[in-house]
Amino acid sequence: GPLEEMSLPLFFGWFLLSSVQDKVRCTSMDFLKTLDTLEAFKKHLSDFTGKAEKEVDLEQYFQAKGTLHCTTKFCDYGKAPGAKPYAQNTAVKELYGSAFELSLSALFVTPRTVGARVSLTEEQLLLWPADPEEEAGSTSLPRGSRAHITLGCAEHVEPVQTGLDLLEILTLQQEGQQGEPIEEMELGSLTYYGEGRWLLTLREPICTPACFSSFYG
Ligand code: ACK
Repeated sequence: GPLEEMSLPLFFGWFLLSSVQDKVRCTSMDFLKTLDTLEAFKKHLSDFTGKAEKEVDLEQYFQAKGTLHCTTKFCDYGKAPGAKPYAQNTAVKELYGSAFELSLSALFVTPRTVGARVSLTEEQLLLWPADPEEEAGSTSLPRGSRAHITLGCAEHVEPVQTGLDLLEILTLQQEGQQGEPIEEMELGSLTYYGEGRWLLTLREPICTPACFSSFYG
């Protein structure tokens, strides 16, 4: 019945405390603002607009998507494969409601999404489901590679895309594509991977408290 269907959440994940959400959003906005003004970005503007001469305001281009979080398991109220075993996992049950410190190690931008890469600790990996990387077709990346926070999506783009965009960039790196080093920014080093894919590796990771919980919606 409907009650049973509601017994599993839409997804499990780490939810950033509201006080740090603002800080992370500001950092991301500052990055977009700076990226927008770079000659190197303007040179590749057509990745975003489809037309070289058009302008783009990145802060308008991306829309925020709800509360900032790092999804561990997308359950779709139990309809997603592996949802039930995940919810019943010992670590998931024991650590539900606990506080964690997430380390954001990079920011990335594509014509579809803007996000932050989350570098998981061994303990945090206990909460990582069996194979979200493989589900996305990335069979040879380390577990946890998909961990991210969606900071914004372009019009008509769903947030599930953010993790896929991250995996795409990490796959390029793994294949030995170093990307084009663009410049050293205050926050870290900026690299271009073609097709509108930008990666800012943070000099100092952003550490942010987050609660492991679930979202029903
Ligand atoms: O930004 P996200 O990680 O991408 O957070 C949202 C959250 O679940 C609620 O929609 C993520 N999400 C949606 N569909 C999937 C999926 N098929 N696999 C993994 N994560 C998903 C989305």
